[in-house]
Amino acid sequence: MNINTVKTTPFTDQRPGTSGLRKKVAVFQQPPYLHNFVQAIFDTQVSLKGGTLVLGGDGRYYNREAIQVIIKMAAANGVARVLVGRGGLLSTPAASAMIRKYETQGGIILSASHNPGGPDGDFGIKFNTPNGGPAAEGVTEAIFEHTKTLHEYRIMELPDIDIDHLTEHTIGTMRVEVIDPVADYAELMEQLFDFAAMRALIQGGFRLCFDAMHAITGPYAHEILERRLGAPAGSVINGEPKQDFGGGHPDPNLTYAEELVAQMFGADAPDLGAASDGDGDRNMILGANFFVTPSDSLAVLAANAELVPGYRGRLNGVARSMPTSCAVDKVAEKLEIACFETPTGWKFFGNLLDAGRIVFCGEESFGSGSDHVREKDGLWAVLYWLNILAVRQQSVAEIMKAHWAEYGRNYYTRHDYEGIGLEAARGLMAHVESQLPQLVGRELAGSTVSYADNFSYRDPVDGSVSRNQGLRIGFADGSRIIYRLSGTGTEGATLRLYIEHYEADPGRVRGETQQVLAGLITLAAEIAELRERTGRSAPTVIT
Ligand code: G16
Repeated sequence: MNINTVKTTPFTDQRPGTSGLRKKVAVFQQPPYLHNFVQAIFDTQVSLKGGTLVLGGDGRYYNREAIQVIIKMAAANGVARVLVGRGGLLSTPAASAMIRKYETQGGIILSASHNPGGPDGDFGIKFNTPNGGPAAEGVTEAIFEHTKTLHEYRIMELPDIDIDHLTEHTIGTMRVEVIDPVADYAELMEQLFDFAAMRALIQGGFRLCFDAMHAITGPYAHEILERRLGAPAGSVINGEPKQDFGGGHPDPNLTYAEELVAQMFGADAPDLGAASDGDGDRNMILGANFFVTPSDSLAVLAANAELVPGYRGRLNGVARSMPTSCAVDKVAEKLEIACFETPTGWKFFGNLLDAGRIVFCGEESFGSGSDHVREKDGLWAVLYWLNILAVRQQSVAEIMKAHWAEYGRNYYTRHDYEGIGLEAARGLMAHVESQLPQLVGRELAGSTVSYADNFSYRDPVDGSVSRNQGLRIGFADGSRIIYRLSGTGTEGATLRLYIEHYEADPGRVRGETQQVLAGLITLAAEIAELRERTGRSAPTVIT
């Protein structure tokens, strides 16, 4: 078998964003776009030479082709062993679990997460380090720097290999093992949760509906929820992974998980509803006629750790991303455990988890997870809720209301303005930032501004500093307004506006979240000259 060294020209736009390099499929399809990025991974991550690589993706359009390219390039770059999920499939948390279990030198995950797929959709690639987590900024920057000067890539000349059967191949000196993508993950879940209690709950007539959104979690949910826990067939909907996610938008929120939302807010709704995204790391939790915000979900997970076998007696700290509501902070305060505030991006939790400083972490963007892997984990969160429900024998709404009564309620919403012009978005952010110094001490929307800044984070473990992580306006009564530009979009810019208000006694408050937050929402738009600068009078998505 020949190793070809192919001359190439560098691209200037291969800087990974919040979570890996995400672009339109058509961009990746143009050789050598993918090849260059993969070569930059092999050139900079030298331990892969002679090492083991985990490889898989969420099954979106172009996944299979990319897997074949990466296998051939791994062989040409001296990788000793590749563990690839059957069919090229691995959910992001399952890939993380596998990197850790087999103590590999890292993994390549192919996904653009919750972004739509298909020939006109998005594709993505990211490298996860041996701890199982997304590479930290130092690593992604090194990869990016290398892409700017790369002038050749190496690839082995060979026909595509069979990745659809559990088998082994030898390619030159490299071994490729095609593995069951579900088995190791399901086993890990059985170690963490009380499967007997959950089975009993379901046998007693508790009904659940899990929407896999035609994405990666279908096979995992069928195996765990239906086969191992005994939920009736049909409890998992849209369970067959499709290359274009059935034409849908695999983002588990109230807008895109339409079918699930219709069931959960309809007559005779199931007791628990949940959905996960393209690559299986996000989750949305619903009760009958009830939506749990991701920020509240994180707080509930932390507050109920004693009920779950894998976490009993070991909760020493939690972390949330800066724009996530402060609900979990209240729990940490009461439990007298550490609580960290990090920038947006799961990679920022990695050091805290590795150092044993936290057990749980989560984000407003429908992500929660723990130290069992180094990614957020959609199905894990669903099982966690199921475990709590099995022990407490209350409904989702009752658990949430009891939580608010004990800790107070953080009213919270995120407004997304998708696909606005880059210049307009940057101008808006600069305009807000220029006003921050003058805002402190002013009385606005019924409270005093106590701080206003551009969030920057100093990692308490390695001391690295990440600046420009979002503009925050914090009020004396605990309210917050935050402006951020998304780092995961592939077209124009997405402005995210995060609004929060804390009520110690939620019983006093009348109205739905959007009404409660109306004053702050208007203020946020005024400060940013939002309508004038974006031409938009309403957000694209509200969560
Ligand atoms: C990724 C990151 C998350 C982040 C989310 C949204 O999630 O892993 O940490 O919260 O993007 O980021 P942004 O606000 O920059 O768009 P995923 O599920 O897309 O991998």
